[in-house]
Amino acid sequence: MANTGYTGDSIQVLEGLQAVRKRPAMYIGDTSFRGLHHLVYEVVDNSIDEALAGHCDQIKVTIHIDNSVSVEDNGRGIPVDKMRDPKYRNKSALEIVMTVLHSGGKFDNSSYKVSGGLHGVGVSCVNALSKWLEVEVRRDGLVWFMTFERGAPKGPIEQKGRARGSGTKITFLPDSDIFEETVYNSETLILRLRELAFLNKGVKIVFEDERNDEEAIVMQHKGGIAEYVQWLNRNKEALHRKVIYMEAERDKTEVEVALQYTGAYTETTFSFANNINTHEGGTHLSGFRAALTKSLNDYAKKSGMAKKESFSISGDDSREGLTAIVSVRVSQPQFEGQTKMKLGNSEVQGIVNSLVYEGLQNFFEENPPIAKRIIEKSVEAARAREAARKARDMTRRKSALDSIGQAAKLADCSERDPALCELFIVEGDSAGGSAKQGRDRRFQAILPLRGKVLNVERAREDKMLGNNEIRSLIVSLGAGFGKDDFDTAKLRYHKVIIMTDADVDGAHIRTLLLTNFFRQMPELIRRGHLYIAQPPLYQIRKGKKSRYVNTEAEFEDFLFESVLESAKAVSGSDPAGPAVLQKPLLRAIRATHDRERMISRVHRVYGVDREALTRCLALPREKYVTTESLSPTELRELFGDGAADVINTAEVQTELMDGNGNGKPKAPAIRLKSQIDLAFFKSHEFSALLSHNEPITLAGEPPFLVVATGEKTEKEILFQTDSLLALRDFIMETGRKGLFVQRYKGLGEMNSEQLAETTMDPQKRVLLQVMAEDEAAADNIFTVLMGELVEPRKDFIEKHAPEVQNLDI
Ligand code: 0RA
Repeated sequence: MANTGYTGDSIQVLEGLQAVRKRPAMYIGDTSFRGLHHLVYEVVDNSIDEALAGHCDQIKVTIHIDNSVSVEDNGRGIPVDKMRDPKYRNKSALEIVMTVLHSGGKFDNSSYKVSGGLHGVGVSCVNALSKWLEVEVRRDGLVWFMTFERGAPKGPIEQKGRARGSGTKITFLPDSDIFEETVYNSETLILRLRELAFLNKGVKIVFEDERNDEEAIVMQHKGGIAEYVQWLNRNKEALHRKVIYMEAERDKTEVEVALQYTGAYTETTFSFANNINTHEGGTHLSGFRAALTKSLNDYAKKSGMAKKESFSISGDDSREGLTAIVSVRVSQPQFEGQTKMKLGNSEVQGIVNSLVYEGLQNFFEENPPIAKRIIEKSVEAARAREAARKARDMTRRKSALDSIGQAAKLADCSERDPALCELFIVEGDSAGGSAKQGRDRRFQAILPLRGKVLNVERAREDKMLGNNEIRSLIVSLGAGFGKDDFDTAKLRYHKVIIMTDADVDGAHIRTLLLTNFFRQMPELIRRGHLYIAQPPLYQIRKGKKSRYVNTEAEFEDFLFESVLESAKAVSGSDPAGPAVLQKPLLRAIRATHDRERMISRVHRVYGVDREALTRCLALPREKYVTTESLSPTELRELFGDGAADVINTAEVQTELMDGNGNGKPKAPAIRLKSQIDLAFFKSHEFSALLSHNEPITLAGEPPFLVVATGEKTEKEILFQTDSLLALRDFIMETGRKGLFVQRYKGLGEMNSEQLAETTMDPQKRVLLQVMAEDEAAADNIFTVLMGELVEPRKDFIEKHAPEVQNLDI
């Protein structure tokens, strides 16, 4: 479109965005999965700011079929008027917001901008990192559009049509030149959106994923973080029915706290500053904790529950079974710590402390029975902790003296730099034996576990430390134990790898270990030190060829290779022609697969069949951009006489109305076989298909031949087709002949060499890194699967049983 002269004008501004494109990681953290999702959060944060300022109560996030994303809100709309500052050369405010770094907040003085934390780099960054981005603004009864490509305006801002209400809709496609990963994960987005819906009570957040047929999800919580706590505790036994909730503001710091005690032994507290999850805590969290401990002790004394002078509840005791959310809003947040997820503002500590103390004292005065129950629980915790201290001292002494006793179990490595060391936790002595033989002694240590690991979800600390398996685990890792005492600086291995059998027992032991790590050493997981080994599930053999495989794709590769050993695929009709290489062939076949899926989706959603689609894709770009303004005659020219199927009803009707002048349509001159809604041309699906419209040529042009290469059968044509998909089917079918598949269940079924080769050798193995991206969900899963209550577990099993595919008991 009218690109001329426009981009030239914007060169200065675009230098800023070029910097973002050059070093994207500096602005959004990384360019993989996280960074990709970060783009959405960034745009949503702007809408949330608009909601916090009181101008917006609805936000809709949509993933489109091509992995572009729309974020739409009903706020005031980004201003579109011309800037007066000569620096901005008479450009619209919208253009400045989208193209100048950190300009978003400058137009407005609302006090709680999210900016300054991990987020808050501005929508201009998202623009810079998008292949294209479109903004639609509704304001003062008008609709405005502006489109960008890799940050640069594609044309001037345009006013098109009238609108009711106001708001902003930003749609963008992350640039695949920048991002290694370009496929959005809906669960990841929902997780953050749900968190935002809890943290910003009343705001309605709607999420829709157009890549599947599921309905939109509506997230709205009038009860805010009190509802959040209730939701977190949904599978736990609450000690008191009502969530304790308080909200107050002091010195421009807003504090919101919700808490509820349960019968569990663990603490689940999440803290937030300006909607950002402060995983490392900070001043707000320490203020809260101090106030909680003091409140309990003071109330115990005042009420006469504390009989002895020496009575005192420690911080840890006061938090056993606690579920809490602490959320603050600060106008100038300072984020510190290794991952910038720790709130540093010192003034916040005192504010939270005194507000929470006051709130809790009031609550206890009004609800003495609840106060009593909580204090009793804390006292019980204190008793158990004293017993644990004794057990822990013994473990310490033992670890200092008894290195020989440990060595009997732990086969340590010779390397001393923890960054290079790996610890394999292996189930059973026999697998432990193979692992010891197969390992690389320089940097791989093996810890075989004998019996079942203790379920820490149902045991207090004293019992845990009395458990042999857990003790040797703690001693081997060398970094201590307990949520707050674990010190990653002392960790002896930076890769801790759980290696269990691929059967039910193995899964159980893995779960017990994961429970233990998540509850007692969450830092190990947060810092990415925990892994799960992936022993192969199958060995496939054909003739002399054999391979270990885990995925469909690996299986497919094997079949292709095995077929292409005695045959070749040729593009063209000459059997003596050069072979198409396997890799490009596979790539082409997979691309064809993907495109087929997209085409059938377009058929389903827009009713556009393959033939019509091909015509649409073949249109010159100017034509479909302006389709709306084409006359019926022009449309007919484009799509042929019989192809009225492309004509939108609106256009057809214009023609018909013109026909007899009295406003009543006469009999249709063109029979509409089917219609393509003009919206299709503007859809992201169409755009996606266009951007993948290049013929898939890597594997050569059809026809394809499969030609034998054996001595006797040389050049015999085995198969001939014009379609890549048919070629795929033929190769798969042929490959399956004479195939032998063996399923592995136990590590013990492999000898030490096989184990090393498939599962331990860093060059060949596949490790899964354990991440608890959603700590709330992880907390719930461990509660349900490993906790006291039976009913939630039963429900879980009944709900998920149908998903189980391979069950070996
Ligand atoms: C600058 C100024 C104003 C609003 C916005 C930006 C704004 C930005 C975004 C981004 C997504 N949704 C948004 N909604 C609003 C204030 C405009 C005024 O004073 O009317």
